[in-house]
Amino acid sequence: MDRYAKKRKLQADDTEDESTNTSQVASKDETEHEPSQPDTTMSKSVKWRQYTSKDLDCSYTTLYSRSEADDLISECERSLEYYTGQMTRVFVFGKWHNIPRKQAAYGDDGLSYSYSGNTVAAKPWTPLLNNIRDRVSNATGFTFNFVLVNRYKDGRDHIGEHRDDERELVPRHPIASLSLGQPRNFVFKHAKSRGKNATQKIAPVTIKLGHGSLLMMNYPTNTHWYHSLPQQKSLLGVRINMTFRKIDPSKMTPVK
Ligand SMILES: O=C(O)CCC(=O)C(=O)O
Repeated sequence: MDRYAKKRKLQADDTEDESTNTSQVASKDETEHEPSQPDTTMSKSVKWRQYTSKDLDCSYTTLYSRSEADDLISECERSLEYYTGQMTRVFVFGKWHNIPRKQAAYGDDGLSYSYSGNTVAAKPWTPLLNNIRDRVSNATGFTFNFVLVNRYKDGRDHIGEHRDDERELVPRHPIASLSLGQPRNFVFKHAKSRGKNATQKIAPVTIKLGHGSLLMMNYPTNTHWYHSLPQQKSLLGVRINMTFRKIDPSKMTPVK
């Protein structure tokens, strides 16, 4: 039984049996720390590879065939519109920096997302992004109302270590990361094993994200692990990544 089906079964078992015994009470308490349950049914035909470590739970699959992924990246290059001006800068450690990649955000009406000193308003879903979002939802059983798009022109473009732990994200909902184009290494580092003040030795986890791949970052990965896409200067191809997220509109920071 796959992990999502197992969770649904646990939930069904919980609601079908009205009797209370100690083991059921314990399992209900545990569910407070469990990931979100899928919102819809998920495709049984998708084969997932699991990546686990202390507090890390990720699932990886190739969602699109090579030719489908080729068509998608061409269509993205034709149609996606990236931020310009102030939105291409972030405020980190007291200074503004140019973002070493291009970014765009699309989503449901009125949604916005804040990170590193910026609040970005979502543009309306395009037919292309809607199709991709539906495919991701069918494969995973989860629904998403927002996508952050990152475009890396080559292996010099990158994203530094961070956690997707912003307050407006629905707690425990997975983040679905779809990659197109140049395969790149995606590196996880546990918060307790980073830098000079590390208190534990936990090995980093590196996943090579291929063309047409989908990586699910399941709870509690983003609570404990930082992720980054480091530079790989010898790589010349364009890469586009989409992180599908679920935002709680009541927790959003107003756009200035
Ligand atoms: O490009 C990637 O794979 C990572 C993007 C990312 O870390 C993010 O959107 O938070």
